[in-house]
Amino acid sequence: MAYMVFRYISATDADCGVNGMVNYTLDEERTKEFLVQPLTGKVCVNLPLDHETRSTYEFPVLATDRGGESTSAMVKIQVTDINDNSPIFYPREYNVSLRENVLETVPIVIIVATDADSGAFGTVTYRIVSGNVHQLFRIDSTTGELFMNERLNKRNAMHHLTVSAVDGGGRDSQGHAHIWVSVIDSHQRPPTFKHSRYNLSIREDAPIHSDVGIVRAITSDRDAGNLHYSIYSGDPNGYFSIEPQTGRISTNKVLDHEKHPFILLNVQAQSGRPPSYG
Ligand SMILES: [Ca+2]
Ligand SMILES: [Ca+2]
Ligand SMILES: [Ca+2]
Repeated sequence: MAYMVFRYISATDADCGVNGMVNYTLDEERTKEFLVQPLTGKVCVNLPLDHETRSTYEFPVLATDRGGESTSAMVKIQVTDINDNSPIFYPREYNVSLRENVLETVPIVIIVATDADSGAFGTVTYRIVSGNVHQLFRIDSTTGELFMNERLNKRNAMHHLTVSAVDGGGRDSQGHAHIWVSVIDSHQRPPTFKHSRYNLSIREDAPIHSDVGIVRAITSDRDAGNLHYSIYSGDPNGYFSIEPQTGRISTNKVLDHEKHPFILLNVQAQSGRPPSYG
């Protein structure tokens, strides 16, 4: 890669002649990201920098003359942030079931996109880009909260909205978030989990496809055979999978206790047609 000059270190030596030639060095073991040119004192970039990984460096540069006399100066380098990250939705898919003819005043779901940059480059604005026929929904552009504008009718039982996220530098999310809204009648009962929280544990050296545990939801008799489980969020690395029919959770990958001592999975159950979610 190209060398970029960040700072020019200059040490003047009162001695003229041979003793006056100065040699600049820095501790390359400690500061791999930078080099100093021995004769000029120019500090150059040696490795690609990343503001999100490290934003400041501080290291001494030593100036030594031929006579062996030396002096040092501290160099402080600030890595300025550029807009090199796009907003990322997680989760990417959201499922909501709403009762027909009931107007919810609280957000029906909160859409989340994050952006690793700082300041405006990391600030996300949300917008519904498709599926909002008759303007039944609206989104708070800064919080991602999705609201209903009107009561829903079961004649139009499924809605599919897509939402985009754009950062303050104009960078768009790589993909859109998908929100599936189903309209259920007063007879349909969304499934409920037997427990709202399941504490499961597994050894970090467990082989792939090891059983971790099982979650269970109950639903009205009519839909009992129709339950479907999925991992909704909390596992962006895909360590776990769930058997849709049984709710049995197993490992997809070898785990590492040092990296992830706890993983909080959000599991969703779905039943009926149109689907209701619990
Ligand atoms: Ca970066
Ligand atoms: Ca950045
Ligand atoms: Ca950004």
